[in-house]
Formats: sequence, structure tokens, C-alpha cells
Amino acid sequence: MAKNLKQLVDSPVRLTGGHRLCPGCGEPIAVRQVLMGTDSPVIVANATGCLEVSTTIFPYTAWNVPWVHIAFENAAAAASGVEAMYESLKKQGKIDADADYKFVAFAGDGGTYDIGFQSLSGAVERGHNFVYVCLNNQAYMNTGVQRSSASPLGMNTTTTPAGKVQAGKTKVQKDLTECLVAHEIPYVAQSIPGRWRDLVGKAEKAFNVDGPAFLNVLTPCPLGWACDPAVTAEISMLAVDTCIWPLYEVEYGEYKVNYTPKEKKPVDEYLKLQGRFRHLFKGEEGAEVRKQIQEYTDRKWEQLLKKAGQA
Ligand SMILES: Cc1ncc(C[n+]2csc(CCOP(=O)(O)OP(=O)(O)O)c2C)c(N)n1
Ligand code: SF4
Repeated sequence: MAKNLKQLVDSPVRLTGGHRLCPGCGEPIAVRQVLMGTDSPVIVANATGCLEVSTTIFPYTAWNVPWVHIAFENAAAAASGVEAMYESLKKQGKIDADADYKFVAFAGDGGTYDIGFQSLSGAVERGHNFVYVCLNNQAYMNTGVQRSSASPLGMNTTTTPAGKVQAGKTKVQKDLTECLVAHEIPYVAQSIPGRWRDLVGKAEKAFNVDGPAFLNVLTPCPLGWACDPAVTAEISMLAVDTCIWPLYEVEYGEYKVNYTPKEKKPVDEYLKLQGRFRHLFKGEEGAEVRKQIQEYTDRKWEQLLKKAGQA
């Protein structure tokens, strides 16, 4: 990574304090770290969701960069349209040919895994030069914690409630990172807010590649995860240490695992800190789901190591 911690701290503040995201929300931490990945001027497209509604309460804004709010389903389309116009204006000589603007789209998992997926797929297939960041808190938080296709097995959501009928969500999450790898784009990576060096470094790479880049960032949500707002960074690190959310990157199809835990922790250590999985620690059915989560995690981790040539 080019910049040291002091230089990062002195970077321009592109998302200011004073927004109304919940205390301990992983989203603004991730956004700040991503935007520290470049010193160039940045233009942001932001889909509907917690980040958007909480940072732009009229007549105020917490954004210090040009920012466009776009519908839930088309942040990628908006960002690619802005990027295409920029390239056109450059060719027409209407803006400085040396200008090096960067374009970034932020959206939640609902706006990425589900409703925005077709516009994301289309934009990266067309090869637009922009960075797409999924702020993945694994549910539709802004509208009251409904399940998304990013919600993990066993999660209690308002549309997959844990109770007598089922122990939370009955399906595993869609592996969207791998869907983006299948698009054969220059750069795809997973990260967390708890490892700033990893996230800022990946953002830097994403901004510097020529073409589309996708970052999937696991962003803990104290409200929807029912966890202590003080441990956002630690919970994201536990997701990595249990291999539930491996840190890896794929550059032009080449896999690299960025962090291998010295001792892989049991998934229970991650699950037990979160009220969204509380029911899994009661009764036989809960124990069975925890076993399935462990097996699924182990299988995916082994597959990843193979892809990276490390197994
Ligand atoms: C097409 C459409 N459907 C539904 C909504 C209502 N809506 C606004 S925000 C939201 C949930 C956002 O979830 P997510 O993208 O995961 O972001 P988060 O709030 O969790 O950060 C929904 C369903 C909408 N704005 N547009
Ligand atoms: S509900 Fe969750 S994602 Fe939304 S602002 Fe609060 S902590 Fe952040």
C-alpha cells in the first residue's frame, strides 16, 4: 500500500461526521476507507439504502464529493453513464485531458445481490472504468431487516423469522463475489472494515485498474445483527478468522488469499456474539443449523484455497 497510516489520517474527509447512520454501523467506516484509496477527484453514485437516506437528510449532506442518488436498482447504470459522459467530454476536449476522475457506486446487498444485479452485471460486462462497492450487511436494513439473497443460513430476519416453523433463513447466501469473478473483470475482492490496510489497499487497486472493479465489503449492522455497536471491527475480524468471510482478491482471474488464519476459529465464536443467531444456541434444531454453517464454511474455504493454488 502506497500510503502510511499518518498519510491516510490526513487524507481529505470525503464523508463527514454528522450523518445519521446508527452508532457502530459498518457502512460509513467502509466508505471512508474506500475513498481513502484514491487522491483523485471522486464522483459517487449511491443506491437507496441506509447509507443514502442517513447521509443526505435535506437540506444537509455529509458528502464532500459530487454525489448522485439513484434508484435501488441502478447504481451501476448511473455510475457507468457518468463515466461514459466523462470519457466523451474528454474526447470532445471539453474537460481537461489530464484530469483523472474516479467513479464509484455504493449500494447495500439488497441493491446489489438482488434488485441491482442486472444493472451491475450489464455495467461490468460493458467494461466501464468504475469501482462498485457492495456494503454487505446481509439484509435489507433500511426497511426493517428483511432477508436478502446475501442473508446467511440461520439468520433471523423479519421475513425469515426464527421460531417454531424454522430456525431463521433456510438457504445459504448467494456467492456474489464469485458471480463477479465469472464476469472476467480486472479486479474483484472481498474485505472488511476491521482491516483498514486490507480495505484501503484493495480500494487503491480497484481505482487504479483500467476497467470495472468490484469490492464486496462485509459491514456489520448493530441493529440487524443485534450486536454490540462497540465491536463492529472485531466482529468483522471474527468473520475472517472463522473463514466465514475470507479476505481474497481475484486479479484478471488469478486468485489470491490475502489472509490465512493461523488457527481457524469455530464459526460459533462469530455466531454467538450476534442476536440474529441467538436461537441457534437453543435446542437440537439450532445445533444442527450451526453444524451446517460450519460444514458450508469449511467446504467454501477449501474450494477457495484450491482456486488460489494453496491446497
Ligand atoms: C425498487 C425498490 N424496491 C423497494 C424499495 C424500498 N427500499 C428502500 S431501501 C430498501 C432496503 C435496502 O437494503 P440494502 O440495499 O441491503 O441496503 P441497507 O439499507 O441494508 O444498507 C428497500 C427495500 C425501493 N426504494 N425501490
Ligand atoms: S440499520 Fe444497520 S446498516 Fe442501517 S444505519 Fe443502522 S447499523 Fe447501519
